[in-house]
Amino acid sequence: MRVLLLGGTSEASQMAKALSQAAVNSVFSYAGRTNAPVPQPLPTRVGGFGGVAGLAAYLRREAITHVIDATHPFAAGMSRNAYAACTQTATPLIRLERPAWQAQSGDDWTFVPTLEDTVAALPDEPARVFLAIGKQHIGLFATKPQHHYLLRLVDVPVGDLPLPYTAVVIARGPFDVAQDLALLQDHEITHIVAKNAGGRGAEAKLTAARQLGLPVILADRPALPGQNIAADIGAVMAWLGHDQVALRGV
Ligand code: 3Y8
Ligand code: NAP
Repeated sequence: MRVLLLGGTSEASQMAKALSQAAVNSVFSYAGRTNAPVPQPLPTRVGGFGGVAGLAAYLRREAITHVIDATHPFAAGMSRNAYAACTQTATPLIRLERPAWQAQSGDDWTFVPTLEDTVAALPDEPARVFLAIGKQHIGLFATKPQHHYLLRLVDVPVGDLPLPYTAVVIARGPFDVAQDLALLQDHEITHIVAKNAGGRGAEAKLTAARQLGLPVILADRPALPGQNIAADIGAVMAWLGHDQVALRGV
């Protein structure tokens, strides 16, 4: 057995620990999006594979027998490529996916189909918006320059930002409620824009918004191929035939 773990999320880091504990022959993969990703307890490769063909060639060259897609629900490109390359090479694939966030009674949440639709969901009169979507899609909001945008980024941005009124916070989650409460209050935030990423690593801002009664605009996650989906590490370990480790809990 030789496992390729497509990582980049909290769940992937937990998955890496379980594979390492079970001494499963594995390699961890980062896209190389951030300058200094968190180290993993597995041999790690960083960077794209070169599309579907590149990934298929990698699977063959490295004699990968199983692929775990533990990337993010919005990492649609990687997930779609993994599905295509694993189909082409008949490599078993499982996606480790956390459930979407659900609104609770009293929440002022607006769900929109895509990240692009979150822009239209913002008001026209100037607001103070916590844009908790990272760096790659900030440009979408250039059509509503009237707002003050609070950006939380993993790395210091290089070059100009595409928005005139911004405040930038550099932080790599996971985040906690006290931190996010203070952030929302210090920046007098009136609206939050986020992806429905699910998971605990990014949930604090929603809990903080709930406590402050702030409106949240959430983009639904893109549709992904593949039906073999696990909701937790134990299910993936069982799929690999390593149930005994799963019972120990990780
Ligand atoms: C490079 C690896 C771990 C993984 C931690 C999770 C939790 C903290 C919350 C907010 C939302 C956002 C963003 C976010 C979170 C975890 C997880 C998660 C959201 C790192 C990481 C990599 C990335 C890539 C980065 C994206 C960006 C998205 C910031 C490491 C820290 C907004 C997603 O600068 C960039 O280009 C950043 C790009 C993709 C989304 C975007 O479009 O900008 N994640 N995030 C991975 C790689 O190279 O393969 O640097 O250590 C991982 C984590 N980020 O091991 O504990 O599991 O979700 N990541 C979102 O949810 O909307 C922040 O600020 O509230
Ligand atoms: P994406 O748009 O789905 O993928 C774009 C390309 O990046 C892929 O085609 C692939 O390049 C490369 N890539 C993505 N993930 C990779 C991985 N784990 N290992 C090797 N190559 C990878 O990806 P993204 O949304 O930018 O996400 C990039 C990374 O950040 C992923 O690890 C993801 O788990 C993590 N992340 C993303 C988000 C988010 O909001 N999107 C949130 C938290 C963490 P090639 O085509 O060249 O192979």
